[in-house]
Amino acid sequence: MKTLKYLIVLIITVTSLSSCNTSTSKENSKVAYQCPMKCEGDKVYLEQGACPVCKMDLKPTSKMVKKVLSTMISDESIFNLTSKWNNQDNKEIELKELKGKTLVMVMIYTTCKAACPRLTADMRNINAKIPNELKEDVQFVLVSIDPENDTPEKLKAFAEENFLTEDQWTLLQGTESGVREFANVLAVKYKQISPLDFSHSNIISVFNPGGELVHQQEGLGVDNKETITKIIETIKTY
Ligand SMILES: [Cu+2]
Repeated sequence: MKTLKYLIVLIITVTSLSSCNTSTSKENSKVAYQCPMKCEGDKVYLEQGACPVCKMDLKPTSKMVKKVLSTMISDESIFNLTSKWNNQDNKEIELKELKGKTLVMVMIYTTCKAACPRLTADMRNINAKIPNELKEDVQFVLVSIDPENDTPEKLKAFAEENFLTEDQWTLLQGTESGVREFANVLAVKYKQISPLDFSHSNIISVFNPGGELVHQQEGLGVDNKETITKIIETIKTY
């Protein structure tokens, strides 16, 4: 009798333990971890552990599914490009550091008197139409087609003159070859016609958080309704 009772208790314990295990492993499969100090920006880990930089314990992140999806890079992703860039704060970055947000990108140069001021205004107008609660999921990136002249200092001044000083704006100076390679991906054509003058395409491109091109709008001051819809749709599906 005593043995039977012991056996029943044992069975109950084993069953409850194993069901408990299943629920934790299910939980784990959905959670991603991030360094609380963001040593590596928005980088996420699928396993619990310590940050390789500051050694602090990684913390579960609420944006897990979104971020986990965005850690995978397809062959079509611009995050495969290994070119180096400087942003307006003179920090060296690679494009893959922009991973995890929907990207709205345009190629401009700061001494342009004609098209680029209007393209920049188009970017601002798009930003203004993104609902506030989604703003932190979008990054607006202006890539200079004149890396020789557009230094980080010039880009910073351009950002200030054009009200692009909030965190969602990134301005990039690349190398001649990095810029040309990037333009080819966007199908943007540009040609230097005099020392401070370029002819260029007017294209605003939208990339999903995995760096894949999902939409382009061409022209100046065009109706941006479709672009906004595509940006919001991209944020929500990721
Ligand atoms: Cu221009």
